[in-house]
Amino acid sequence: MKLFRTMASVCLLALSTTVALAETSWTSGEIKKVDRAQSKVTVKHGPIENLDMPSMTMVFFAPDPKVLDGLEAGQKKQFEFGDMNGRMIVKQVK
Ligand SMILES: [Cu+2]
Repeated sequence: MKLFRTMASVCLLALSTTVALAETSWTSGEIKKVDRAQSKVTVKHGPIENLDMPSMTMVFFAPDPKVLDGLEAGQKKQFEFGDMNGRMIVKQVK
C-alpha cells in the first residue's frame, strides 16, 4: 500500500511537470502600475507568443491576487499571460 502510494505520487509529479512544460510560455515585461484593489497590473510587455500579440503596454487581470504580491512599478519580470474567455490575464510572475 505504501509502495503504491509512492508510485502514484511519482506519476502525478511526472504528469504535472509535462503539462507545465507544454503550457508555460514566459514573456518579459516591465511593470508600469499595480492596482491591488482591482487585482490588475499594467505591463509594458514584449511579444506574447502564446497569445500572438506584439509588444505594447496594457492592463492584465490577475485571477489570483497573490500573483501580484511584491510587485511594484518599475520592476522587470517574466510573466505567464493567458486568455480567460477573452480577458487577458496574468497567471504567474517570476
Ligand atoms: Cu498586449
